[in-house]
Amino acid sequence: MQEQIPGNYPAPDQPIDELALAEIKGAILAKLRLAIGKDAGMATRRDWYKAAALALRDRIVHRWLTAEKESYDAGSKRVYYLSLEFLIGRLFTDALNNMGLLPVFEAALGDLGVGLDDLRKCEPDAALGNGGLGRLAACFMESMATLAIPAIGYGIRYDFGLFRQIISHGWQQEYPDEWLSFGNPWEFLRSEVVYHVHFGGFVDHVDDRGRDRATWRPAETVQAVAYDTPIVGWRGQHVNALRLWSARSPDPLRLDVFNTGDYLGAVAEEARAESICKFLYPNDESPAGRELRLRQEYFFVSASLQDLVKRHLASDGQLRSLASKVAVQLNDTHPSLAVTELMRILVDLHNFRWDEAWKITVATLSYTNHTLLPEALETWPVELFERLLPRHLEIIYRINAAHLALADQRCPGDIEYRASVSLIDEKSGRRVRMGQLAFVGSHRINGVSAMHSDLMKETVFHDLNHLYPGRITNKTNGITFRRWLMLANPKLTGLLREVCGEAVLDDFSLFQRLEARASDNAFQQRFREVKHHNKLALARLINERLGVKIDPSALFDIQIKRIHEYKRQLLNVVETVALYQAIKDEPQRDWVPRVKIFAGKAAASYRYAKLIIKLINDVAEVVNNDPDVAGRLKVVFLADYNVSLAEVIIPAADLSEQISTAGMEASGTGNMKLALNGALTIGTLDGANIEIRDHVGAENIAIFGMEAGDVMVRRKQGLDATDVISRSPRLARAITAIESGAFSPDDRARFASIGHALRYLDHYMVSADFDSYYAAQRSIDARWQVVPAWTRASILNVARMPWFSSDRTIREYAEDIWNVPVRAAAPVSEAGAQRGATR
Ligand code: 26V
Repeated sequence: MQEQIPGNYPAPDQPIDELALAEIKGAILAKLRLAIGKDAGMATRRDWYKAAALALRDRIVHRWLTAEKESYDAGSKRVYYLSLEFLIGRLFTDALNNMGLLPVFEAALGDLGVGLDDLRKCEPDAALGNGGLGRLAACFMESMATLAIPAIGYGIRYDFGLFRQIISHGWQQEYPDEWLSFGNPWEFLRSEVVYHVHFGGFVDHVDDRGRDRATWRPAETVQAVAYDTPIVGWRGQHVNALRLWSARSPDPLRLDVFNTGDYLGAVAEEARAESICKFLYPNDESPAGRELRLRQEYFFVSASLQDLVKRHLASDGQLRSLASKVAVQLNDTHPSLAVTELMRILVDLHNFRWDEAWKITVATLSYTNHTLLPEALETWPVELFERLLPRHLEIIYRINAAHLALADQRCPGDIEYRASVSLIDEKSGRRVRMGQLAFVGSHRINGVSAMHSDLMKETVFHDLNHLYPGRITNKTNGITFRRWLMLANPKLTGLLREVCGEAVLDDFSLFQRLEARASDNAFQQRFREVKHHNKLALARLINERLGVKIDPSALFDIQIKRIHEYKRQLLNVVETVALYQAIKDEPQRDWVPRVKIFAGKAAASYRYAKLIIKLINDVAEVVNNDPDVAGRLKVVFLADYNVSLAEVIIPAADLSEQISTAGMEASGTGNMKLALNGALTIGTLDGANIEIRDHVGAENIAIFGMEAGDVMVRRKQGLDATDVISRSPRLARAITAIESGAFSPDDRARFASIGHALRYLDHYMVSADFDSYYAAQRSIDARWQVVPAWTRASILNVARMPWFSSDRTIREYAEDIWNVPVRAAAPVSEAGAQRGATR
């Protein structure tokens, strides 16, 4: 029986229990004295934050240990989510919210003279990820805990997360993200959980009565030490661990060397070992040929598999049953080495026959693909593999031999087929293909939106799908509503509770009840008031950070995501320039006031993306200081986009820009967060936008541009956009202004390369899609002016988003991939799912 938690997420008017209040106050004060070593009088805000976090952590730990014991006693199957990225952001209010302790902590802290919101801001935003893939892992961890699936997330405890972005004179600059410098109250260092991870050396082979026995004689050893962070599910009934590995040397100080006076030499090994967990690589920094990254991948895969094998052996005493008790999900190709490492553990260390080991491996592992971009599919030089992981390379060769034999059987004599499925790319100087390795070693391979999964079958994995039919499946991404609605948008949550009933917090299908109120004047008014409140908060933040005053009644047009050519921030800027010119031409017209808000980081080495950031800022400088457009158009670039900033921007959005070149965005999850908070989407038929359209209805979203098939055709025809531009005077004029220095008077040639690309190398179809995008934006203007119709569409976007809850996604993984039971809960709207299926 699950314990019922009284007062969990109490109604706003419910009084706070005096006993609980006194208890929490006492607990915080005790932590302040005993764990921080300070009195209330001398405590800084950060001290208070830590004391409160520790008091909360105590309450979580009890649940955690209970959940752990229950799943251990029940012999439950466990999910292991292997990911090099977890973009968890701040945990304090997230955990408070899920524990149902937000009101009582807020009151307790208030009585102690500190504001919860001030404390919340003391917590660094844990940015152990680049973007969508990492944030998805964080949402999944929360949903797995909510659905009471026993799970552990495995990753690396990077000393430095994704870089801190500063905008200086319009240019991006990168600084280290020192998220651990004031300690981390959430984690538990498990000093006793240490594994050895080996690198280099050579392999010995002996013949053991006709069976080849391999022994790896590594040259180097690094230790992996575990740090556990509890992840609390909704209503605090289940807690899982995020286990992050830190690297250290088994021999931290060479005393003999130190005593010779060579102080640097004495710690050289330690520095080399620690470099493994020093920092998170920007995933879209190419080429990925850095040895350290491969070392990171093997380091965390090896430690994680050793850990889960040890746990399984402790409960089952043998490994034959592994696949029935363990499901390992590979988040992209970064943990693909799990295929070879599990084979090595089974065959070399536990004497399994190859064929049996292979069956266990494939039945245990599954792999999620997150991008089709060829440049993003990881490969490693064979030579590097041989040097770093010689035994793993042998295993890859052996897997490949059987795999190619199957390919020859299926398509005898077809050399191209063979080459396309091979784990080794022979064309580009012999490289190991991690995508192919993960595919061959997994029983399920999933894409992250319906379209992406279809494209996987048609493109990168076409031949592998033919060889292993039935393995590819779709699991459309989702987002956790606890963070992206309840926490980020408490006012909208309040309205939902009122209209849909308290049960809406547990059963998102009740969002449906909003539909009946979508055209109700009084309700619309209240819905708009909530949005206005959120927009005021964002306007305040923009004014504080940039000194730019924006009108909260203007249309807030938002594009927040990594800066990448395929995501087409450039299309948005070119349209901004065209709109600016149009307003200047006819200043007397009734223009819809707009604020264009951008945020996002460019990979440090991605010069073109950094130039786009500079262009946004240069355009902002001109537009924001031009009295001719005052009150009609503002452009804002918010620096250092992260989860916490997203939590402020998203609830304030009116319009969500999801404008990637069709066929290139695997899913997108920002699109879901923005729609859930009532923003209308302007977007292409790409990734999950398609499913969003299916759910919200084509009349409640603005779709424009080429479709994926059109893009492929046009690319074959050539990338020259001269024709398109000659037919669009508006586009021609905007490009001319950009390339001739109208926004960069200090360096008129600064954006010449952008002009050139728009004209002659339109790979991302910015010019080709421009007219269609411009027209869609003007149709948005027209809709915005009919307030009741806009509000209705906005309400319907919220009402029809339940299907995009990551709880739904995780249920699908649990049923179709992991074969684990999930806690029974109210099903997500059947009506919504139906709508998606039939349109
Ligand atoms: C990697 C690279 C590497 C080389 C240069 C270009 C490039 C571009 C993008 C990437 C991203 C790789 C993985 C990733 O983060 N994918 C994102 O995963 C999200 C969660 O499934 C999904 O919503 C996004 O659409 C997808 O881009």
